Amino acid sequence: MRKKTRYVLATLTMFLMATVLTACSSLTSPYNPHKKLGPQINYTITGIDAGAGIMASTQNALKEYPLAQNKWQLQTSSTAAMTSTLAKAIKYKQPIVVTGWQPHWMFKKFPLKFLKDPKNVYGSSEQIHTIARKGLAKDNPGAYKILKQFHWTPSQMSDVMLQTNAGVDPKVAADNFIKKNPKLYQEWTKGAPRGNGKAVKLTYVAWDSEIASTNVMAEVLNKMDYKATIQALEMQPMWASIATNAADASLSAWLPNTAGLYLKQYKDKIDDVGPNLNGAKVGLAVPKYMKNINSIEDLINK
Ligand code: PBE
Repeated sequence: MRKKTRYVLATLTMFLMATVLTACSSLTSPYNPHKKLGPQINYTITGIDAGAGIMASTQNALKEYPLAQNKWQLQTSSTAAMTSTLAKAIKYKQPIVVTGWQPHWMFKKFPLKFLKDPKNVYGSSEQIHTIARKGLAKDNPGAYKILKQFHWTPSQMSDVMLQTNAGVDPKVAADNFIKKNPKLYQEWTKGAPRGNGKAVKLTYVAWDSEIASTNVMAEVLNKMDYKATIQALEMQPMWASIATNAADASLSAWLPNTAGLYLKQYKDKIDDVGPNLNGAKVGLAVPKYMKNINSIEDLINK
């Protein structure tokens, strides 16, 4: 190679490296409260799977606030990818905005806060409902009674979620929980006849919260001598499985807001058994060290 060409190439490489390094470092710098937030994170909200209700609600928030008009966008990924991005951001005190919900272990593991939602796009408080196929109450009144009596608190659900998050098999975590909470088991099964091997087919969406509740319900039913099976589906097929009688029940209906569109669509074809958990919440969340950012409106203003 000629000397001059070599010199040009070397300069070019150095220039390129410098550009790449600056680009990277601006994305990996700690949160700077004195600069506008948007450019620090490329105006991006880190989301989860496209089918989730929280993604539909966040699309509404993009319109309502109006974030989209101000360059903001929602990135689709998965719960696992979102929580690992969040873990990295928090490790280096970097800015990040995520789709967040409770109950979930992310709020126990990370210092997170929900952003205020003055336009009430995400609804104030959610419940997780149990839904059943029409006719289950008549065909299998025992299992139906247990499903109807199943109710627990966010902190009880978190107990199971934290175990599975630490690597315990969900079925084992469910068993541990039932062993530790004999009173709850008694309440849930009170007055219900034994199943004599009668089948109960549960479908669910594989969110950590529903992995927990569905496994607990299956173990409760099995201990009462029913034969429970569980099947994970995407949100749309999960609702359809109950509406078409392909499955008996699901504990995965976040209402009134998150899965509101599905309830509207299937209202006449399912039996809304009632809430199995009160005090759930859905919204946008940021690490607590982002002290300036407290409302969704701050994403534009600060
Ligand atoms: N979630 C968890 C679900 C419901 C359960 C909030 C991610 C959703 O957005 O549809």
